[in-house]
Amino acid sequence: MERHWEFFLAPYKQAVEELKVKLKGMRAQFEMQGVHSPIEFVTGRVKPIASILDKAQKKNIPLDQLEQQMQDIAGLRMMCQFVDDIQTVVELLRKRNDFTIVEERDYITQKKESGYRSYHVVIRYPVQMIYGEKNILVEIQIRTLAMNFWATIEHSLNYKYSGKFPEDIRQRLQRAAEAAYLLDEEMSKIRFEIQEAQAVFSRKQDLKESE
Ligand code: 0O2
Repeated sequence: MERHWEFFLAPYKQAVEELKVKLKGMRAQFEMQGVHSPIEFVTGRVKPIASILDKAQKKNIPLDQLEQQMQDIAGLRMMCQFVDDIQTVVELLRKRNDFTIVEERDYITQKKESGYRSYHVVIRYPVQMIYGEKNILVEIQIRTLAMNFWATIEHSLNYKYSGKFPEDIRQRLQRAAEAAYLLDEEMSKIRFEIQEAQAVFSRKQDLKESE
């Protein structure tokens, strides 16, 4: 990797690593209390250089403006079991004082044309570098497991077809988005039943481990 990119991406890498620990820590705290965690799992990545360059070109972002204008060079994803958990997670993020929220985008009540659903929170995160503090933008995407499944598949197909889907694939993706939405609705309706079963299961696991 060119020295210049290595320096530029260093605070983003640091931020992703720190935030993975912090956001996973939120889940661990729910588990410790033996209550339902609104967070199922957390992932994070730094955008590959090729994708940064691609996006900069597509969105007409000058390379010396990446820091200010590209919000997802550092990205975290928080997956939830139920749609209602998403708002709980967003409220937990709003209460934190280790970063500030600069923007929220709700693609759940206003899904994208493609069928994409997720809640995006853009934060300004201070990273402690050896030369001082650096504030960078980080995008946190919060979505259900069903939303994540759809987005992951659509993302790979998008890559394969460079965004120009054949008509039958486009229609199937639309139907799959609808199916993912219905799956979330059905799961929400039996949410308490599911949580009760999960609580019993986790108590049994605890007992087994203490034997
Ligand atoms: P990656 O890293 O490959 O996921 P834009 O990219 O112009 O739509 P903008 O301003 O960057 O919009 O913000 P937006 O839409 O809030 O966030 C962009 C990111 O959201 C994307 O990153 C995806 O991760 C996700 N996303 C948005 N729309 C879709 C969609 O239709 N399908 C899927 N699968 N994901 C989507 P990138 O840049 O695509 O990169």
